Amino acid sequence: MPRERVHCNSLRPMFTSKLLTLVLVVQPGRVLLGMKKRGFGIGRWNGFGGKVQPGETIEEAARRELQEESALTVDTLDKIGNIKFEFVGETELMDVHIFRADSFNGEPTESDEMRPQWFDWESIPYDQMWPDDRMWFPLMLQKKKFLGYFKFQGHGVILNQQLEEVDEI
Ligand code: 6U4
Repeated sequence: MPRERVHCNSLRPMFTSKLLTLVLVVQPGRVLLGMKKRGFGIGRWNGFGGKVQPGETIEEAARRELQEESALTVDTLDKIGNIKFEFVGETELMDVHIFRADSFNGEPTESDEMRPQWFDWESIPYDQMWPDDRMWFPLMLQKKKFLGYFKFQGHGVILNQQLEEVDEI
């Protein structure tokens, strides 16, 4: 009798996920980005955000990280997107919750982590950003909502991707 082949689940990675936030401050024709000075994504222009801490909601974390990294506070944050990132060789997904703010209080101020700068919509520095950004920024700028999944090899190559516009998030 042929031996039965058993599908071995232990060969499949079990994914856990880490909650993160990302906030884009947008004004007519321009968007505020920060040059990441340390940590994950160093050397790239990005929105403001970070890890959700125990005891805070995702939106509270988004406000806190925006304030810590740019000195801005916001009255209203619109939830516009959720992207999950997988990195080959890692079993922890990054579950990034993305918000847009169309008004703010304060002056963008450099922090230990970020150097803020305004960019015209026509001059967004995609070559110095995470490679997924050029795919969903156009949706974000049009106030569309979206869900996404990107599988990265290292920090520069996208192996698989899914991005869909949704009515509600
Ligand atoms: P801390 O705790 O601040 O030292 P750090 O390693 O600097 O942690 P953190 O907390 O700033 O990381 O979080 C990373 C930030 O990068 C979050 O706002 C999510 C964002 N991010 C991660 N992958 C991204 C990607 N592919 N595209 C993107 N933003 C991404 O636009």
